Amino acid sequence: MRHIATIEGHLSAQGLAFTLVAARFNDIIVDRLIGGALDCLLRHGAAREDITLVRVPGAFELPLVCLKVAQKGGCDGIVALGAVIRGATPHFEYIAAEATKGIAQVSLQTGLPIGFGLLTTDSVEQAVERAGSKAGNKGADAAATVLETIRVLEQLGQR
Ligand code: INI
Repeated sequence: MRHIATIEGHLSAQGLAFTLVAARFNDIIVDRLIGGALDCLLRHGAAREDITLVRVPGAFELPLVCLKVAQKGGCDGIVALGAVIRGATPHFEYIAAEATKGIAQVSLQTGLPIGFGLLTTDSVEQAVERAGSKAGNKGADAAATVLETIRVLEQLGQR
């Protein structure tokens, strides 16, 4: 698109502080998402000492803890990580919906970029695929999106 002034974020994590908020539930999967997010941030120039990991019981607890992390200040972006797997329980719908809505709400209310790294899948196999195998690593994707969003806000003079 020529002749159009374009604002876009570059993917440098240098000088930025991040908090990963990650559920313990389904930790075999979530640990892979944490690994992917960390790898992405470090490879893009974040310093290890500028990354904090906060563990919460399950996906349902992600929004509240993201809110408190945002209100506390001191970080430029959050990556929310978890895995809600349908299995045989109707619980799935409620937890997935509340966590998703809640995380979006926190980001809008506080103005802090939050990478959405919450898997919602029908099976463990699908979750494994998205946690570092066939379908990439959604933790890494969420980290890259938070990075890009921070830099876009910066370009807009809104950070
Ligand atoms: N939490 C998850 O992160 N993933 C799930 O798949 C899940 N299921 O299926 O129940 C889950 N439940 C726990 C929930 O997030 C809360 O921690 C719990 O209800 C206490 O508030």
